Amino acid sequence: MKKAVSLAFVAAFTGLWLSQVWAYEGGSVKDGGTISGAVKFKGSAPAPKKLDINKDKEVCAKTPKNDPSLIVSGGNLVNAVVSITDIKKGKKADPQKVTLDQKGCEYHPHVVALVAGSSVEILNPDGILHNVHSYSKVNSAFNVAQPKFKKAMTQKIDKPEIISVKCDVHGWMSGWLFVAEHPYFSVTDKSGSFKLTDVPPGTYTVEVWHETLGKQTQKVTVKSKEEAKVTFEMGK
Ligand SMILES: [Cu+2]
Repeated sequence: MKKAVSLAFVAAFTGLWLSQVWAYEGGSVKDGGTISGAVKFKGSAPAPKKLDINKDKEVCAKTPKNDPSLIVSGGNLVNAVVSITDIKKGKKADPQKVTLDQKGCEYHPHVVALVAGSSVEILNPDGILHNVHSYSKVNSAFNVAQPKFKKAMTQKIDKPEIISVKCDVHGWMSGWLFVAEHPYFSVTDKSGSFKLTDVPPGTYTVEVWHETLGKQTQKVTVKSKEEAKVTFEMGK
């Protein structure tokens, strides 16, 4: 018993020590550089897969929907998140208020990136019941019904984690919350492009994450007031 207690103390203090050593420090960045580029899909683009909308059709099936788990647009990979994995000091990481809209029984945007400590405002303009369910392990998971009269609700996300979000009412609804420790992240749109600004000069590991294709990293050196160009190619 005594041993278990002291072990627990050691674990707690080690955890505290690690969190202090590794914590991100935000402030002002003078003469930083930029990391920009694009994420390309390697190979021939898969044909869009139609989703089977089998519930609340009068609202959810108004517009046809495609599987959002792999979207390629003109050779560009959409909804990939590019971030720096090993930056310890840089621009301010102020919590924000970001929006996850369930309009038409689909999450918009499909991938929301945010700094830890931010709040997610979850909107329900559909006039039907949704149930937002987060599959988080580091943060406490939430599983909340959002009836038709509840147009908005807010969830605060405290710790860095990539969280899958689903609706328990509509099985096809799927989204992601990419929660970062610092503000150096960018989600690709149809152009596949990304941009990380005000990066202090140095050499970093830049990572791209995609829900279906996994992760890839590259070492990138940033020089003051210069733009470092990076291209990622992801395939199955
Ligand atoms: Cu729903």
